[in-house]
Amino acid sequence: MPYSTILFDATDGVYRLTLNRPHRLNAFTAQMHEEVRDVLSRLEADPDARVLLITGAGTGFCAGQDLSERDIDSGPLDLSQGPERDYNPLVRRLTALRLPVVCAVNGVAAGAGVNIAAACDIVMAKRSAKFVQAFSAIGLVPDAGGSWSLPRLMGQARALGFTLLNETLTAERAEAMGLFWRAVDDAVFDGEVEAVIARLAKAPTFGLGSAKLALRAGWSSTLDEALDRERDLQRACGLSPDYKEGVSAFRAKRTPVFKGRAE
Ligand code: T3D
Repeated sequence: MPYSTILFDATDGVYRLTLNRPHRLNAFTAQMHEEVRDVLSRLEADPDARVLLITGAGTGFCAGQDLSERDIDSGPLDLSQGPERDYNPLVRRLTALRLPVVCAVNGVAAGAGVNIAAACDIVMAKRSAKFVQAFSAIGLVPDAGGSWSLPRLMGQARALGFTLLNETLTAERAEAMGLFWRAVDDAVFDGEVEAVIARLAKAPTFGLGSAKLALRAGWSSTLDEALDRERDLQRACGLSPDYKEGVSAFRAKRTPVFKGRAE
């Protein structure tokens, strides 16, 4: 399918998805959701995929839902449709991908833009980026998984303040609150993101995907369930060629060459 709202490239297992509506700070439209779904379908069908990068074009990362797309003048709107058709499947798919998803927050993130970033695995933000929940300013609740992920990442008190007071957080403050992995100086941001991507592209992807699954599922499991899951995933990872390669390389004091596959 031709893309008009995103940029996309897949080379050597590295999938790069750039939200590309910079004049609207890359706010999501129905068309953008459709194009992102198409990329995710390609990725899910590719056994050689190693890492997904999501970022934004221009000065913003993503301003959430494009508010100009909602027809507020023709009667009351049923806003359950956006989550049901677009945001919920997107978050479910990102978190279920058996490979690392890197989010490079290159500028302001607002509304669902914050919560989509929070659904990614390794989130790096430019030091100049800003984070704002935005939902409360228009009388909405955090969606795209924010009501679930924000309290877990930042703690309940901070999630409530962030959401209800709608304060804009600097990248530094959001990082200190645990919202994401690392704030990086603007001048070296692209290089640092590329270094992480290059590292993940050579990693034992099946093991990383399994670790991600264990950590994410652990959030809503009992200790017993988590222990059982770890045992089962460890069995699968131990049977993968990358485990053998990792141990062989360690013993031989050489750099491992991982295939990234389960078998
Ligand atoms: O509907 C459903 O399905 C429910 C689900 C909703 C999910 C959500 O994400 S709801 C939350 C939606 N997002 C917002 O409410 C954020 C709105 N934007 C802002 O508050 C501000 O733009 C920012 C804080 C993000 C950035 O501020 P600033 O001053 O850096 O930029 P700006 O000048 O406000 O924006 C630049 C342009 O982008 C501007 O266009 P213009 O005036 O130059 O032609 C602005 O209108 C446009 N823009 C920014 N955000 C959106 C947007 N256009 C449409 N939708 C947006 N969300």
